[in-house]
Amino acid sequence: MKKTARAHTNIALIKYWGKKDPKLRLPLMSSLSMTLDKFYTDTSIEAAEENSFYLNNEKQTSNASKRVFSYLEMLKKKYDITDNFTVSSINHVPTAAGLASSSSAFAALASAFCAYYNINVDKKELSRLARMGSGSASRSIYGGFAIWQKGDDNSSFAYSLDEKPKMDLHLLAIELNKNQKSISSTKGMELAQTSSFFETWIQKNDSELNEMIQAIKDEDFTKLGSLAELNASEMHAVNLSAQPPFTYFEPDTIKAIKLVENMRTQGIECYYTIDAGPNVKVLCQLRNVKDIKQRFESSFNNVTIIDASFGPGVSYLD
Ligand code: 2P0
Repeated sequence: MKKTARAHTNIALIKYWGKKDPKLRLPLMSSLSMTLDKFYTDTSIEAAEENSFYLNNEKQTSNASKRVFSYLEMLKKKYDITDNFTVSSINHVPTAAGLASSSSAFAALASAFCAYYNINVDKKELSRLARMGSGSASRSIYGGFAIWQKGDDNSSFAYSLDEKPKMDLHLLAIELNKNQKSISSTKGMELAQTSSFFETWIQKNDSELNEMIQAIKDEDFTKLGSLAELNASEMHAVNLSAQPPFTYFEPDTIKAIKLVENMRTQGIECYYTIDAGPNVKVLCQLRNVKDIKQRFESSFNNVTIIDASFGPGVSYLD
């Protein structure tokens, strides 16, 4: 009897960008995210004769399945399990959204595995296990706002700041560019650590995280948005000053940044955040969603925009 878990994607407002231990996926900083309602992954697991991995109902090559099964090997070893598996994942992340899905993917996989073997873990331990699949997955165990704390292997897990926030906050996922990113997050983080600004990026983490927590407690959208924008810009500045330098920005990324800045000067309050790719996410309040969508649609050809808000934590489907 298979077990299926659902986990939603999250977007960091205070970002994880640098590893203390790549193998254990221990971060050099704490991060804070918003779990999204519109994007999620359903993953089912069942013992089988041999390992196979299906993504969106298509059987994946052993090369494409490597990361999934080396992660499962780690879990099997930990819990003294010898089975092989059929793993099947459906990504409800519209390909158009341009959102990375490793956060929802590994949160769903860790959850399905523990459910299948009736492994009794609390959410913090589940988050710790998800972290070892992909750092950002630690935060997708929870809905609303979650914080993933830095620390050592035992203490680095995420916890909930507010599972069901009442704050008026929308995230518009703007897809400008459909191309696959050329530099993986893992590689990008490695390179970023060669920047002479990296030390400053790490030093600012505590104060930016605390300010963001306060902004959320105060439901202060202006503070939240401007701080998220600053934090994202700092992350991308570190990339530009790495040796060798690199950037995820494409010309349309800069155009979108300018559009956000422009709207702001015209009284449409919105802020951007950008992850390890060229697409932009715009933070805004409900009253401005329509206007902002229209502005993007008239400035870009073939742009896809998805209006997301707070999503829930992990759930089980069977
Ligand atoms: C984040 N990102 O906090 C940051 C901001 C991208 C930019 O976490 O290497 O796929 O698997 O631990 O979680 C994307 O990196 O990295 C990410 P790994 P992950 O959301």
